[in-house]
Amino acid sequence: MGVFDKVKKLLNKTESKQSGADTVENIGQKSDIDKKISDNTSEKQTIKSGIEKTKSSFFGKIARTVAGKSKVDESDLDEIEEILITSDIGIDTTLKIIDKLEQRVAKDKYINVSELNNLLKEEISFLMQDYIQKEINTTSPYVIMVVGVNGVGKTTTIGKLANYFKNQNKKVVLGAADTFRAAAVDQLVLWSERVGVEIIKQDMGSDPASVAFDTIQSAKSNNADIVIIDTAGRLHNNVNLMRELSKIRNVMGKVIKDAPHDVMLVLDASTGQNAIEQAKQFTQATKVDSIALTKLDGTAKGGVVIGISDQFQIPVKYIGVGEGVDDLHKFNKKEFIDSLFS
Ligand SMILES: Nc1nc2c(ncn2[C@@H]2O[C@H](COP(=O)(O)OP(=O)(O)O)[C@@H](O)[C@H]2O)c(=O)[nH]1
Ligand SMILES: [Mg+2]
Repeated sequence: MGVFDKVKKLLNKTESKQSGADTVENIGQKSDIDKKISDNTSEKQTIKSGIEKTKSSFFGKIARTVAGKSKVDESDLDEIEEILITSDIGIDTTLKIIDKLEQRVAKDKYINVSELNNLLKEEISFLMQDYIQKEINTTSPYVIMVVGVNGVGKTTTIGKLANYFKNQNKKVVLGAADTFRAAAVDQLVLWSERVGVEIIKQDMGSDPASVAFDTIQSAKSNNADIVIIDTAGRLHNNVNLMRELSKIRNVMGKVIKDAPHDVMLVLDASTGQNAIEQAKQFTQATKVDSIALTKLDGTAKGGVVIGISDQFQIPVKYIGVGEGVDDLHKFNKKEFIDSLFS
């Protein structure tokens, strides 16, 4: 099969799997979240169980492909390629990985199963961005602006982040700049009460940039450490999106010169290739400094983390593995890859 046919085949396969999930709007279910706050699972185990579905789909299939074999040859690579694609790693990234495997098999004729695993592990690690932690204490307040389409988990992630920083004795202020619906503001208010942090809001329908401005100003005069601004995700096109986001950003910059320090794009892992598409749109519309990838718990599409890190060269900083306040983890590349292969 020629390269063109191969890519076409892969594209067809991926397109048929795309799904839209831009329209879910939800107020966090209090009882459920409260229940999960009291869960005492260890962090590492949570990450492991959070990506369990991806692990069993992705590496389970690879393991089955090579089961009982002592050598992996050219014909196995086609099957591995298909598995990588169906794990939502994305076509470009899969082709890079397969290319490396082919080079190796061409050189050595055969590789054994553990060499295959090591090679996959190395290559995935090479393709993923390492996140270099910015020192949050250097700028006070440190401003995080959270962007992404509706339903991906922005507000929930903000609640979890607020809790995370609060537990580090940071003074956190939230800004309810998703002013499209009353429910959006209410949802953030609920989180602020749950976590016990301050929130700045205005009426529904008010100017998001004005809310952002008020929030930053209040945070500055109250010596807050961290500001997290929620935004709406329902702009119809890139031009509107760009205009809206740059307006909010500019207004922040008027109060604190470098703000926002972190424009965080939230993506829902369970939408697979759609998440990659959203990353494309948002990186065209605004500067994006980091990615939070949510809902890894419910999906076998966790391979999307690998594709996103490779294709956008933007670090995945946090992963969401559930709806509870503790279900957010700093993303650690090594831990992620180790969990997949262990
Ligand atoms: N299973 C799971 N659900 C999540 C996660 N993050 C958010 N959600 C749920 O996704 C839905 C939409 O979240 P929300 O924060 O309102 O999204 P927003 O529209 O981007 O602000 C809610 O029901 C959340 O509880 C996660 O990591 N795992
Ligand atoms: Mg929201």
